[in-house]
Amino acid sequence: MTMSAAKTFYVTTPIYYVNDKPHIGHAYTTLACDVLARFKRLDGYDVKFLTGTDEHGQKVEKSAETFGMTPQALADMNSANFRDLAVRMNTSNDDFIRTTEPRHVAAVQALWTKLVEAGDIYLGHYEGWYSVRDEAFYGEDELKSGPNGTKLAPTGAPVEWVKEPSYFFRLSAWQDRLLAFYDANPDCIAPQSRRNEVISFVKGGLQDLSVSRTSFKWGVPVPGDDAHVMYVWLDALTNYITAAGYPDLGGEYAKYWPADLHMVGKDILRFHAVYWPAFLMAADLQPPKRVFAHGWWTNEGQKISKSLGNVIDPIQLIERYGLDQVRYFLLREVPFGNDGDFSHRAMVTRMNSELANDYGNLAQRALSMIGKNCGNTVPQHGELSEDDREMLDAAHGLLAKVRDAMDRQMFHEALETIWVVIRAANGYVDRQAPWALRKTDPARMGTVLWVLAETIRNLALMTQPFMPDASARLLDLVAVPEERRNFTFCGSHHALKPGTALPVPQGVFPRFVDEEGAA
Ligand code: ME8
Repeated sequence: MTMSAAKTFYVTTPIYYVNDKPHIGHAYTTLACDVLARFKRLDGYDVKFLTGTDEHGQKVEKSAETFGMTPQALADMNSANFRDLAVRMNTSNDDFIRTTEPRHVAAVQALWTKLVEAGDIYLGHYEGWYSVRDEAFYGEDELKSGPNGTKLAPTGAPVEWVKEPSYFFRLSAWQDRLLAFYDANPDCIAPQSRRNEVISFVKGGLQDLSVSRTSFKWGVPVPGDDAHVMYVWLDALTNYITAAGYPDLGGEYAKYWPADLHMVGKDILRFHAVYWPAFLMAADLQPPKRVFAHGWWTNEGQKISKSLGNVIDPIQLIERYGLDQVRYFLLREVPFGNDGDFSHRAMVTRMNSELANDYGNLAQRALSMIGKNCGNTVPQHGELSEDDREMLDAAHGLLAKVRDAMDRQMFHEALETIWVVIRAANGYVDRQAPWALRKTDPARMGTVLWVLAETIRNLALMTQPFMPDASARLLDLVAVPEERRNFTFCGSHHALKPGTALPVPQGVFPRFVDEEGAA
């Protein structure tokens, strides 16, 4: 028998600016990627999951000045904060890239040289609007008016007039090839509404892009012209190939590139879906297979901003509600792709009704009955009734449905699919009333409890990517060994063996009780 090479899956988060500390938005994007990476690993893929920090540019340089630090010191400090957050969130990234690393500087300079050789970079003069906060150039027609006759970027960020020598990337020459690329790859930008926005932007005509700056120093020097540092977005986007070993086109690059998915917020879709594929195609490299732009979080209905003082610290959330609870909430609360609002009330409702009541109680009821009545072993089962079979079919059929939702990054749908089965299992317990069977028909009670334990096994396998710790505890409670927790063990062929010893059951999803004692 020959082994075929494992299917690969390369997923990336944006690399985050180190001008400030991480907040809930950063945690959200990284979490979504983590859940996908975990899902794909359990589903048999060889996964590469990349996150990291974007450390160059004027925004970081200015921020460092305000803090009275060197840009490198600020980058070191905040990059470490992002790295710590990834650890606190139980993120399973395989690499963490920093754009100040030598491997990255070498990769960006190699890409630049390729673009020059291809004739896609030329020296000129930039004169126009720039927003340091967005690290983006804007046309006059895109600006809106701010207070006291000032001009603002469409994002509301301040803009300044920039006039300096600059290298340009011939983006205008790529319009037709980009449109042809979108056309040939219907899934390359998601959701559909965002895809339409990108296509109409490109159809509106593209201007050449300024890709170097001379008015500050904190960046990767342009090869052969030290007066220029590269535009931070050309620098930053390249991280995705740096981490795959570029400019070496063998090894990891050959294995993982093009990336299967760049996950980004809607604010930075244009950079990923227009500039990045154009840079790559110009360098004769393949564009990413898919870019997904998710929505924006607000806090209790308000835009999250430093000036409003309502920035949500993900570490505080985890400390208050629990890690797996926060992981669950963020991906369940909002249809992925839409904007969402964080509120204490919504968080507590999901935590208590869906985790503690639906999932937690199901496990607690079934496992404590097994503990008491079956001597802490997986019960024997007799012939299965139609209700039993329906219950098991629903549990065993989960993988195919959840996989389909995950392949579209519809996390909320994947969770709802799992919860349909959890609710069905609670209905099954109520109907079968195993506590009553204990006296009248103990054999039948054993069958019902076995069906429930087997259902819980399958549910816990499926919730692993979302809630790794809680799911591991559930799998411990039904005595599933470590090596039988990947998705090849979903389904009836690997059902729980009667007679297997089980540990003493314990609650896995506590209820949230307010400081005042109200739940
Ligand atoms: O843009 N809701 O970095 P950044 C949801 N360095 N997601 C949010 C969010 C919110 N309120 N706020 C931020 C950059 N995000 C560049 C990226 S990639 C080559 C370079 C998330 O630190 C969302 O993913 O400003 C958004 O795209 C990203 O953080 C922006 O992070």
